[in-house]
Amino acid sequence: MTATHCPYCALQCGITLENSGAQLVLSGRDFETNGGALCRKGFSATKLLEHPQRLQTPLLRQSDGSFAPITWDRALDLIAEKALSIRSESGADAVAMFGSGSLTNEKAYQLGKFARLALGTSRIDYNGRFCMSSAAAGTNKAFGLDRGMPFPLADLDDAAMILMLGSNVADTMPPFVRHLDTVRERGGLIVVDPRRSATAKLSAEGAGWHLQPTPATDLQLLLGLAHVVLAESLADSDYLAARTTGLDALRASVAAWWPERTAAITGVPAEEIRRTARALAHAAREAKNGGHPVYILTGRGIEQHANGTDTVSAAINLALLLGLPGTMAGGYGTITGQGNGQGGREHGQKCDQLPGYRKIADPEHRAHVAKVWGVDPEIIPGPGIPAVQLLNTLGTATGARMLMIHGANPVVSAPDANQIFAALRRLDFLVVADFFLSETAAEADLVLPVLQWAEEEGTMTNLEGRILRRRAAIAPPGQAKSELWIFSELAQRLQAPGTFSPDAAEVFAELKLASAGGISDYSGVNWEQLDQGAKIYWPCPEGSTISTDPAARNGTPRLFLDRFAHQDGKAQLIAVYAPVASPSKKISLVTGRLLEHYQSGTQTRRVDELAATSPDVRLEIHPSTALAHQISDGQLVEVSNQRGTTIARAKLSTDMRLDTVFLPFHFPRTSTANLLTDPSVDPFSAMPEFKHAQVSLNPIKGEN
Ligand SMILES: Nc1nc2c(c(=O)[nH]1)N[C@H]1C(S)=C(S)[C@@H](COP(=O)(O)OP(=O)(O)OC[C@H]3O[C@@H](n4cnc5c(=O)[nH]c(N)nc54)[C@H](O)[C@@H]3O)O[C@H]1N2
Ligand SMILES: Nc1nc2c(c(=O)[nH]1)N[C@H]1C(S)=C(S)[C@@H](COP(=O)(O)OP(=O)(O)OC[C@H]3O[C@@H](n4cnc5c(=O)[nH]c(N)nc54)[C@H](O)[C@@H]3O)O[C@H]1N2
Ligand code: SF4
Ligand SMILES: [Mo]
Repeated sequence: MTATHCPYCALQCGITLENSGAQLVLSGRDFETNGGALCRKGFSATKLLEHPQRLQTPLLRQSDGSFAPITWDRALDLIAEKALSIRSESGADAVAMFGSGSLTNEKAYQLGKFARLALGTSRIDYNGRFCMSSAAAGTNKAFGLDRGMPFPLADLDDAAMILMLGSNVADTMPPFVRHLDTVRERGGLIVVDPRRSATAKLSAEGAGWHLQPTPATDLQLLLGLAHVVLAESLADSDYLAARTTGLDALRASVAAWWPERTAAITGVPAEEIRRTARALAHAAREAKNGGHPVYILTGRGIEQHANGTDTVSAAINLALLLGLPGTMAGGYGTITGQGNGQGGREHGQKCDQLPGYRKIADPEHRAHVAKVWGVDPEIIPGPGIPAVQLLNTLGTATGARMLMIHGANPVVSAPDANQIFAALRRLDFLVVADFFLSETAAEADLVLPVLQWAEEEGTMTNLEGRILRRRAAIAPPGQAKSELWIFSELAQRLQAPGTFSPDAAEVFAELKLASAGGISDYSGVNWEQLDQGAKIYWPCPEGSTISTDPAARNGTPRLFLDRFAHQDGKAQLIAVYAPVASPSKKISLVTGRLLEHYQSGTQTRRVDELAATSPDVRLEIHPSTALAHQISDGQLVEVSNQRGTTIARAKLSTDMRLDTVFLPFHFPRTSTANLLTDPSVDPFSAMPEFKHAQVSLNPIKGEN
């Protein structure tokens, strides 16, 4: 019996694996985030392990375009040879690395170290850029620290009110919904989504309510809510004076956003805006008088925009005006997405980052990490460039010529996918490590077969900043190898300075040292206590007392209770601005997820029961909008704009607004939603505009 966690999302539901030799049986485990429940993806996760399409040997592209199996020695020699020759011709930045929020902490840490020391490149970034970067930029600005939920998930169980913006947990993390039972009973769940999503239904069909704004107008809506709180003197002025800075600028920034103007832009009626602001302020006051706590939570719906960071700032401002963050009366949190989306953004996969959430441009930070790595700080490269820029410049005069991808499928999941496809084709050499031949792996020169969740040891950090153990229950198939082993072998061939252990426990021991004294400090965590079920949340400095009692929360379960992480200990209100103009009248496309599929779909499209329920891409469209475009239910539709065309079957739904259609991004080739998305990025986080594009709709005649 192995106690481990689901391979997919950041809820990291507890799973038990029983390996009878003949069969591997998976069941839900009574773990705090899921209480024994799993969603359909989690339940069917063993299908990934036994899948017939599992990669079993390294594959090398032949001159006729086909792949042929080769030995590991040959594969590793070839990577080293290519990296060295390209580096000597074009400099170290000509070789780039792309990581992932799916990787364990140990792999993420080693990938960052490998890029800086073995490849000597600054060109490293990762798919978390497409996921948590705006949330991270916003929380860093406000609090000086980025941990998605600065409190345990179980704190939500007692909430009086939760304002949930752009998150659809009922589909994306179904067991999360149990933490909303009480707030729903109390009539306090307020969901903000242009779609009547499964989560919006939880509020609209209970005693809570659903605000259904025009897509990409959340910033205006939040400014409008803050306006009401200030104009009606509902803010917590004692808290603001004691714990925040920046109130005057904030006051000026929301002055123009009276409810009627906000309503004209967002489409949310003025009385709904007033009602929401008053209800939140009332609940927050009650919470501080011994009542139940109040939370503001955000998801990708408000973050994946070219103004995502400002929108996160506006959400945090509202929470601060209500006096919530850093108190037991509630707080602000962002719901991390990928399995290790939290840990993945702490250990140095970001282009400007070193382990422990340190800054690569800070001389003291460089010196600390260089010491742990046993190298001169001078040899650690400086900051690189973020994901969209890294990918789009590949094969150009300023871009890398060789790329290694570990744990991402950007041909499907990056914005303006046609450009990404072209960029990968411009490379001299593309290496993709995966367990399946993803659409991106299919473009590679060399494919490396790697280990999956139930075949490897390591740690993951879930959406609450809690550190968990991933445990091996079975042996890997064929020649599939651990990525730690791959980095260790390649480091030798590249004569890298420093050590690259293939053993996860050893890498974790080093990660602890590298993180010590940093923001995300893991130095007091040890595997034995994690194995015994200790609840440990970072920061957990060396010497922390750890109890394995299930009632004990170790490390820092609740952040900011004494002070925020900025030098003055205060939270910063950030004045943000939005255009006071109505959005254009074209059809808006929003994108997101389905319950059955995970991300680019590489994994879940291969699981029969998931693929059978949701076999192909569907365009969700309001029946009246469909009528206006002469589109009938089930008909194939060309969804187009200047960047490309996606072909999808219409699915009529009154859950949609009249001016908005929805596409999930889980499907490949002509079904790829990202053929339409805009590669413009947020100025602070470099997050692309995934969630909103303008499109036109054309039914394909004769097709039904
Ligand atoms: N089934 C499934 N679960 C997953 C994943 C998956 O791929 N499939 N992926 C995991 C990952 S990596 C992540 S990041 C999380 C994401 O989890 P969520 O953030 O819950 O997922 P999304 O569906 O991307 O977006 C949430 C909602 O945002 C809404 N939205 C779109 N545009 C706007 C807007 O302008 N304003 C507002 N207010 N809302 C808008 C969409 O209608 C959608 O209902 O899910 C995780 N869980
Ligand atoms: N239009 C639109 N686009 C989006 C989004 C959206 O809402 N709308 N959401 C964005 C978000 S939030 C995210 S997180 C990204 C995700 O998009 P991707 O980065 O493409 O993520 P995955 O589909 O999870 O791809 C991971 C790949 O890595 C493999 N893999 C998993 N674990 C490992 C491992 O440990 N090692 C290796 N080597 N491989 C592994 C899987 O088999 C899969 O092929 O998509 C983004 N793209
Ligand atoms: S909610 Fe997330 S972690 Fe839980 S079973 Fe589903 S995919 Fe796995
Ligand atoms: Mo994500």
